[in-house]
Amino acid sequence: MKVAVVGATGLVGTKMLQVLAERNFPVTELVPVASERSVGKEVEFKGKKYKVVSMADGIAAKPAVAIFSAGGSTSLEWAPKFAEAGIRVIDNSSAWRMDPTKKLVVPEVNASVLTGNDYIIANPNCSTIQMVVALQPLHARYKIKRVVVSTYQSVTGTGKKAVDQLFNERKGVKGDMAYKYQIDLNVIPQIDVFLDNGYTKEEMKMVNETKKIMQDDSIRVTATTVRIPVVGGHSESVNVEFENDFDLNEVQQLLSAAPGVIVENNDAELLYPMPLNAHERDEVFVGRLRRDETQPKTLNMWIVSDNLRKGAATNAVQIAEYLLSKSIL
Ligand code: 2RA
Repeated sequence: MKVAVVGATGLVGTKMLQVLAERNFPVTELVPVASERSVGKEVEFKGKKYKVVSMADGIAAKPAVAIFSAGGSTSLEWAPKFAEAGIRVIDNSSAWRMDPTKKLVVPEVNASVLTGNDYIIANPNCSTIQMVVALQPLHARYKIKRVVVSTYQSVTGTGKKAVDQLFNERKGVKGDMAYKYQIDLNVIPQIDVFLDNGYTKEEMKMVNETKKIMQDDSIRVTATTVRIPVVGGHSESVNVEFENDFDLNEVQQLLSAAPGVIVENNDAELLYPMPLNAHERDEVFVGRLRRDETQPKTLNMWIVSDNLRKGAATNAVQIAEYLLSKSIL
């Protein structure tokens, strides 16, 4: 199958190529696509070198599927052109996520909403993906009323410039700043731009995308999203209030049996999820399971996942795998 990766030279695009290769997605020919300034550069896929082509040439190559990670405005302009040419688009930007005509998919949660009519499919925000993978099995059993989440997000979520900023600061070297403030030895309580309600766009993504993916508008979510000087993955402290009471052992069993989840929850052995251990893994790690002792039917948990993998590339490739399994691709 001919597969295009749009934004192939970026941090997420590079991870897409790695994940496609690792999961043995049946790529017969790769079409790496990027902005004009990257055209002609080479990317490597399964030991073979491929030349990066322009958007127009990417469409002309007629791939079956194009996995986009090229930013919102590129996606708004080009995804419909790929779709009109009969190419299935899986888009990693925020451009289409809340469009009611587009599906927003985390395969472990709602792959079944996909049909042959879907030509532009949205990949959710990284911090939302890992949270809903862990929440879904608990929602199915106890019904979630309200979620209070605080995130601890890796600089890789911003891109290469932010990773460079962190390591330059660590070495004492002056360079371009991805953030307004120093990130090394610091914590920045702002991810993406501020909105009129005082929340950031990242925080509202967690609120709105969670309801859409879990197909339940009654779930109330409030979020504080924070950047920390880490490169391995995003972490989340999540407080969940349920309609029905739960048993902690059963919570652990449900999570252990849930697809894509690994439970690391053993106080005696000091076992809990950490971004260093989640790095380069595809699963969502859950631990620190305990009752909120201040109110009934409420659970505290800690969720960690590699934001470039399950939070972006792996989720997109899993969507493509699902389409393939249903003969939509
Ligand atoms: C971040 N959620 O971590 C973004 C990336 N999509 O900044």
